[in-house]
Amino acid sequence: MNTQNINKWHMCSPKINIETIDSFREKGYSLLRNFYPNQVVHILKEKILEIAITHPEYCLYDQSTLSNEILLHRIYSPIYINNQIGDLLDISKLQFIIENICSEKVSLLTDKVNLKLPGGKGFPPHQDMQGSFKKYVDNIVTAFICLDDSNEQNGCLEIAGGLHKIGLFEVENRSIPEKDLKFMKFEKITQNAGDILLFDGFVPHKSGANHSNSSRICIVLTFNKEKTGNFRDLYFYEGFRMKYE
Ligand SMILES: O=C(O)CCC(=O)C(=O)O
Repeated sequence: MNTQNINKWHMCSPKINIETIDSFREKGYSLLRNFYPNQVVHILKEKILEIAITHPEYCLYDQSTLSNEILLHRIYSPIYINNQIGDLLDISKLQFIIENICSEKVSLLTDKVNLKLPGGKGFPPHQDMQGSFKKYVDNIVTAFICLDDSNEQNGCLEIAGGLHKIGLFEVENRSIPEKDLKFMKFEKITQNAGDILLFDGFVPHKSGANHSNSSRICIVLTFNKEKTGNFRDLYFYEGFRMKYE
């Protein structure tokens, strides 16, 4: 796809069907297949990897599960650093879809990149609303955008559908207690590069380590209802400050 075709893609209106809305409401998630064309995914990945070199202060590293090697694990606020990333992601298209699901206006709250390189760690079961989001908003919608194919081997996302309706399983800690986990059934959601998984801030989810030779890089955006306020700048500065405390 050349630049002209990428521009054409940006000009196409996003489509939303009733299944997407029903699945989100009933199961707490919806998978949007082939949302981004390959060329857009390719450029996004290039821009993300550029940030890892030019802005190490926005990067978080973690130890590999396979060796003592230290791996790039997360990049904070890529859209703040390079607004071309926001343009490529076409945030307004995503907003349109999420607004149809929520039946109200939403705004972008946070943006980050989760990089699960070969040997990279997984994420224990949690609900996103267990974190600091609950200080500001009553719920979020997360857009989990895969820039690589994700599968069981490289640690795709796993979701316990339907349980978003129950509320928080644990308020103090950012994980779900064993006693509740026993009753949860997690479904592995494999994604192709360019697919987006939208999920509710109360839906339990987790992912395994990357046991493969290929990376699993995902951009993770969160949106909140516009009427609850705009906390984007506050989150940006708070997140950045916390990293250095
Ligand atoms: O990247 C993943 O596999 C899970 C990410 C996640 O749950 C989080 O960042 O809160």
